Amino acid sequence: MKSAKRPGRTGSLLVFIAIVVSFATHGIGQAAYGGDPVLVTINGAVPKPQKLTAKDLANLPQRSVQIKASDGSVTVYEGPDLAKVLETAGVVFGGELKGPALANYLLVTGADKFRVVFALPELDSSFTDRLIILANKRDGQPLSAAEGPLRTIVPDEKRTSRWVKQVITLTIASAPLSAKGRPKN
Ligand SMILES: Nc1nc2c(c(=O)[nH]1)N[C@H]1C(S)=C(S)[C@@H](COP(=O)(O)O)O[C@H]1N2
Ligand SMILES: [Mo]
Repeated sequence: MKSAKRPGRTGSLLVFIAIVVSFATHGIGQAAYGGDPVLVTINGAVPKPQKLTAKDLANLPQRSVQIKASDGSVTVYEGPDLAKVLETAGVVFGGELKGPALANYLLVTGADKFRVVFALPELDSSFTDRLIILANKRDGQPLSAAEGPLRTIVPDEKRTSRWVKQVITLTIASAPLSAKGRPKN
């Protein structure tokens, strides 16, 4: 005898599809099956793509940068060095950032699909003393929902266009070839 409470084959299939669609559409910011939510995905031309949680980011050394406004007020942002975040995915800096890797760049994407690019040497302490962080705190508190949970902070830049709010993805890509034939690096 067929139980009235059990969904039929079509019902089960619909439930299955609903679950799959739910994971597909709500996957951003959520771990696949329980666990800590994923805050940022590192993808593209990286050896080891990553999905990092708040805990993963907290395990990296936390740096702080002081941002002075024109009125003299100071805001302190804290979070890991963006280069150290990328290193978890196998992105190389320092002496290893040479040759073909010099034509790679970082694309930072916000939850609203706002995108900005950084050249890798901009993030590299062997090229520059300017420290760019993936901030998770502002004046000791977690970033607001509008600003965070993660924001790129780019000190000593006259405009804040590259201070990407609600960062969700870090993508490494290779710049397109500018001329025919084999590139020099
Ligand atoms: N996700 C996201 N981040 C963004 C932007 C955006 O549109 N979306 N605009 C940028 C620009 S152009 C500026 S000037 C600053 C504005 O930051 P504020 O909202 O803290 O003033 O955020 C930057 N970060
Ligand atoms: Mo802006």
